Amino acid sequence: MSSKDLFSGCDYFQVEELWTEEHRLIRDSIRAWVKKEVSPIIEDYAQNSSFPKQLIKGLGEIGAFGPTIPVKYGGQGLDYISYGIIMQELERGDSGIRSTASVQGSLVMYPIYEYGSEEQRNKYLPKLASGEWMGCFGLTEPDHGSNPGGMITRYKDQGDFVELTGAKMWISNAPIADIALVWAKDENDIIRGIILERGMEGFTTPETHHKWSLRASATGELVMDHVKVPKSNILPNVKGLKGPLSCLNSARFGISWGAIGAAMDCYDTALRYAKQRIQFGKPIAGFQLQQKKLAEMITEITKAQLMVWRLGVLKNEGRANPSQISMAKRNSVEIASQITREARQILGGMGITGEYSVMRHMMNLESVLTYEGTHDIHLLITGMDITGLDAFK
Ligand code: TGC
Ligand code: FAD
Repeated sequence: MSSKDLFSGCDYFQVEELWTEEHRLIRDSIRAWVKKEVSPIIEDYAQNSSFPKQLIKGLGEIGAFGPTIPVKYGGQGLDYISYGIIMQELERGDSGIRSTASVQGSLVMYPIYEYGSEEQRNKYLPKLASGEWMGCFGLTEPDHGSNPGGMITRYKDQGDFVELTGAKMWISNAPIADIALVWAKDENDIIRGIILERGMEGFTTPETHHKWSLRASATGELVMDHVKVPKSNILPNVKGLKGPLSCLNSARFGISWGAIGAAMDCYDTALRYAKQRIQFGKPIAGFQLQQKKLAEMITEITKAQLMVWRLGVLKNEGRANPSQISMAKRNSVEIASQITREARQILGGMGITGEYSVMRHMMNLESVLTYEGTHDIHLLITGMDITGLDAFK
């Protein structure tokens, strides 16, 4: 449905010169894949509220699933800037496609690699990297979203196995997942990660319908009714809330790059449209009000590009702290959301149609503002970091 994908880049300060040659090659290859495989079909899938499952194999082939995981386990052993670039290019296509890859890589593969046994790594990681298996991450519950530490999903030790009961909601990839990494409390209130496999008795993944956002992403619930799980499916090397929260650091880092991709696509679309659209005898790009919008968009994109590049350098050096990641996630999503709204206005009535990607990005970003920690929560993380005072409770 949407117009041809004419995007050719957006780098006002030559920030990409700070990247390596390998980074630029990754950008080119993912961009080409998105133009060929995502852009031509994504609007129809979003309009029909359906996940394009046929893209999974290709996402595996281009290395979008767990690119930082070592080659030995099916990953590519790439650095974090490469990971960010992949997320940027995927989200330039659609936030839902980036979400699919974020969850698989940062929220399922990362914890299995970081906290799993060697047996768990060998069993799951290569299949997740290729896309043969899909995974999802169950932290949020109906009554515990921003406050995951309050979760009530529990498991009981039953000798050879544990018995898991509870419910998770708003889970990306749940309806299509072969495995689910579920965070649950034991009898002593200690949070542990447990790998569930589709087909286990008492485990179901009902789909969430009627979303106006991330319509091309599959979202669902995880319902666990006395599911018997072998003890060997518990991640042995992490205990406590820091387990799931450390996975979020990686996913939030990816979103800080990804949201800029959506912003770049909207800026590029609006700029091209404004130069072509004639009103009052001249292109609307020649009116000061439209130039203000466009100039502010490229300024914000440039500031965000510099922030996430620096964050990537710190992350590669093992020096990026969670508060810096929160600031970058919050900033990128905020500027991207504003840019989608300004771009939509520049396109006038055409902006509300599926002929252009802008309104789809705008609706998608409403979810991105909320998931992986809401806009408010990330502000409070910055507030706590700079003042030393916790304003959450
Ligand atoms: P608090 O007492 O502060 O911390 C508990 C323990 O965790 C440690 N910690 C972290 N560790 C690693 N990375 C982080 N970012 C961490 N933040 C905290 C902390 O040091 C402590 O460790 P220890 O050893 O002392 O026990 O926890 P709190 O209960 O006060 O909560 C803090 C708060 C609100 C910041 C946190 O819970 C939070 O981030 N809430 C937001 C929840 C959230 O982001 N949920 C995301 C669900 S997943 C998702 O949305 C996927 S969308 C996927 C997609 O489609 O892309
Ligand atoms: P609440 O926590 O109820 O927050 C409601 C409002 O209150 C927000 O504005 C919030 O900022 C504010 N608020 C809350 N606490 C405070 C406070 N202390 N101070 C000030 N304001 C506060 N979760 C997963 O585990 N896995 C997934 O794969 C996943 N995918 C998702 C996909 C989509 C499309 C969506 C929409 C969500 C997804 N989530 C997932 C859940 C997401 O992480 C939560 O929605 C998010 O953490 C917020 O929780 P909540 O919706 O319960 O909102």
